[in-house]
Amino acid sequence: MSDATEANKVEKTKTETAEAVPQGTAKTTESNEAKPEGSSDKKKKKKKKRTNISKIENYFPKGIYPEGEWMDYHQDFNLDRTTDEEKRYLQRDLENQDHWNEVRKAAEIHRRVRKNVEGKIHPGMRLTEIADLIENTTRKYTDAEDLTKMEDPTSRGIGFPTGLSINEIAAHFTPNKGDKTVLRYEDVMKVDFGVQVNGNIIDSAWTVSFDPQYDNLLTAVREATNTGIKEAGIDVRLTDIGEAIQEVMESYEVEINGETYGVKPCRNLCGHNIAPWRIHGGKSVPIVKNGDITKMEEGEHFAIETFGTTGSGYVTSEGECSHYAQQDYDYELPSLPSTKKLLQTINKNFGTLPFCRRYLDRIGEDDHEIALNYLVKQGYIQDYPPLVDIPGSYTAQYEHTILLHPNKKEIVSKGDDY
Ligand SMILES: [Co+2]
Repeated sequence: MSDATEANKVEKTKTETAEAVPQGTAKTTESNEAKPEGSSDKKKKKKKKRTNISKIENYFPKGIYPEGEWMDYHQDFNLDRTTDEEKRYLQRDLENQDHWNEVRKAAEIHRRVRKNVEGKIHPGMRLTEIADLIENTTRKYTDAEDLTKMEDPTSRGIGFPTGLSINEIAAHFTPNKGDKTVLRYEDVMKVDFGVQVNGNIIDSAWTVSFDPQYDNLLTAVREATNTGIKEAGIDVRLTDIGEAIQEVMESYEVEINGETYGVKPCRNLCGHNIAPWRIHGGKSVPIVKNGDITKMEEGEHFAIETFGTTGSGYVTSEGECSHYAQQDYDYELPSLPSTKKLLQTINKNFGTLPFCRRYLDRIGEDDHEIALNYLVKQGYIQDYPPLVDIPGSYTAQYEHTILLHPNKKEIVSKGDDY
């Protein structure tokens, strides 16, 4: 999920048809996945084994989750390191082991969900099908299939709405009820989804395309994101990361339908730090040189994400809104009963986590439109409309969550896919 700076707000148009797409119908299998540790070998008999996905704990009975990819900080950061300092680093890191383990748990779920869906996304699928596939798989691994039956629905589960943003839409599109958008062969789709365990959110995204003419666009953005990850570190200035990202992104060209484009960063989209239950922790990681001398700090979690485009390099808010979140609870509840009830439901089920309208439908709040719009107008809830470059342009995104340990960084959401 991205952090947008200064994107214009445009009036939303809400057109909704009555047709609902049933939730929870996507069948997911894990034929090539590891079976839960300790499960019986008897199941091997069948050629086509269809192992049902269950909660992640069943695959890791010891409760220790795999580490991400480790990466050293810049050499100069470590040059004057002494043995004593190293000991202190390790001590500090050890004290946070339980915390890191929970983040890794969410990351392992993210990897498994995307492994499960990557091969299944194909032209002709409706976006609602893709969203259901990703979200239902996440719900199974996190053991959060029915929020209405959970004591604390914010304790684990989906981290934020599944972004399925196509072509010039760079971010913050997910289908609302009745959406009939179908993914086409010629589309470029950003898949941005989140998993959270005890408020530790993993935010990671990749881009799906079928036509090889977009390959350079995707490569440019993947390399730009990798550069951002390489440059990240304790005491590193955010503008310097943006500058490095920009340089790599702009070194690529892509030819689409006979026309050559220089790849540009979407300059008003940013990565961000992540705080407990808050996808945007307050710091923005630019993808251009922007002069922000704020520094990254030890112990912080960052979503490093970059967006490349063949368009103008500037996104604006456009189209029907699906993403919402509240910033805090520090307010008096509204007096209007329907509005008050919706806000209480949002508090209980999402807290400060972003949610989308489908998630309200799913917990029985399917007649929420008027009350939700009121809450937005009154400032209780923030809306996050789709962020869009110029018509006819193509945008791509790659994103990882990284952890700034005292002595090295961990690309915790790294997988063998990206
Ligand atoms: Co993000």
